[in-house]
Amino acid sequence: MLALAPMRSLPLALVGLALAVAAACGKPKMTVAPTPPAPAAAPHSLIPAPISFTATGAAPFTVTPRTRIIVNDREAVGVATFLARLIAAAPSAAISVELIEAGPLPEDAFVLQLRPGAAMAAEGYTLASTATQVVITASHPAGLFYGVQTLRQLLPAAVEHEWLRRKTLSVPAVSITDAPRFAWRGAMLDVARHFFGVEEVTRLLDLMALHKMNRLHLHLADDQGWRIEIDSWPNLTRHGGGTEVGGGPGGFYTKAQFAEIVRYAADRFITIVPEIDMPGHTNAALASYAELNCDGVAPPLFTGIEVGFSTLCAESDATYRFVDDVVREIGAMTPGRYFHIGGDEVKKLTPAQYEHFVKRAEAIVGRYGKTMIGWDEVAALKLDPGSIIQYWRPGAPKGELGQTGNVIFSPANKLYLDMKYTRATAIGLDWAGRIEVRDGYDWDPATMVPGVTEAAILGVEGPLWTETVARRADLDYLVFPRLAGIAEIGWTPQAQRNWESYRLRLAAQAPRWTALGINFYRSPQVPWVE
Ligand code: TNX
Repeated sequence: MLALAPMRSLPLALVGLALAVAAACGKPKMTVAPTPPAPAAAPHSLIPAPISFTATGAAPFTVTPRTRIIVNDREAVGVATFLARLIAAAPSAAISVELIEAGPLPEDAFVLQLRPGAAMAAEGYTLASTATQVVITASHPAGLFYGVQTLRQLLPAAVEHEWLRRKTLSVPAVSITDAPRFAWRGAMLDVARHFFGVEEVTRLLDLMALHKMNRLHLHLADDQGWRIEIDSWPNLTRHGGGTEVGGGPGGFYTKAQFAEIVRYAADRFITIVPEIDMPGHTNAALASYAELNCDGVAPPLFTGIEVGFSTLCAESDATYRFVDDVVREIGAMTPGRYFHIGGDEVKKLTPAQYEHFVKRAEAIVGRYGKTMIGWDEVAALKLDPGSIIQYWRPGAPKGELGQTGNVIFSPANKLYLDMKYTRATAIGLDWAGRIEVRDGYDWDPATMVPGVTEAAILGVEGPLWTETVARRADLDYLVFPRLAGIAEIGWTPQAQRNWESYRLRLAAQAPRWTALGINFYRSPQVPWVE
């Protein structure tokens, strides 16, 4: 049996010390103390924190040249192979994965067990390590995968880098039970304002997987560029993909490249959520096809960063032929059930025209078997029961945000990854405020919007808009460390997370993130371990 050991915020000794100091100074109560120095150790440095964690005190498990990986089910081989690649001494070295369906389990082994009937959340898992075995158990392969990500964070940072992997790898003796709070733990990358190719996207998918995130929303079209090949409207990429903010060369994904992204994501239990922002944010499409404009005149391409000036013609047949073709082709390329239609910041349509467009788009998305997602402007309309609303405007009129019971939380003042950290941050925007690491972490989606409670919240998503972001180093800097906080908000129950514990665990990520080559922001709020 697992002992439940909820995480504590401040070690008791430290709290005691602070109280003693306050008493000695004659203060009536504990007021704002300076940020305490880093306490010696947190019980673990896992992000997101698991539901329960017990260090058993037994001897650790050590990987040797004879260590094997055992699965009890063919369905677990994919996850086992991921683990094998992680712990092989070099990418070329093999570590065997063996199928043993019944009988005693060998020693000196990682064991991945699928128990399809087990009373466990679909993405939940248990992990138990001793000196002789590390056993991960789940009811679905996704749970095994998350168990492997926990194992990865229990292993030393050396495991992340091929030149370091030769060091001894050991796993502390622990017992963990875990499952996520929310089904939707997402990030969004705007590849329209600045284009990011397959290599950058797959790298982001890797880093998301490390934090048990499971949705990557790709913002595939905006005023500045169209980034996904559509066979029936080839000029979208041929012309509309040819530039970006600032006038750079832009780019787009061929269907084969997009398929590669989808496959790479699926191997990491991440669903790609495609967005074609409509009816506004469409200058790249309008520039590519004159018939999408009400006046029949194609505007020039756009490389600035203003918003709200473009719109598809809400009343023309061409518009809905276009929407139908785009939803059908992209829908066929994405196994996930979602299609994001954008719907934000439309300043050039009347409310009636806006409603007409969104309801027709919603019907088209439904006809292709997908679920519509829209930014929170769509909440002003009466939506179909299954549709999803993505909340982004803090303090805006909320409409009926909770009307379908499916809300993704991306409040710009907490989760927008393109906001600056401080006044001194060289890149990023600040229209929603500046978001230091603590601001982005220390809040609860379930108490933010009156009337929208836990049950109506699908989860959280951190969008990276890329008006000011053109290079990997800049992307890294805005995304890390804040993405880890978003992952924990999405995964860990509210009662089990707090800033004091989080900042220590975050501090401990530095060697791993450095081994992974991440250019993260060294926030002064975090006592980084170097
Ligand atoms: C608002 S968020 C936008 C984007 C911008 C972003 C910049 C949303 C639905 N619309 O078009 O890129 O702000 O922070």
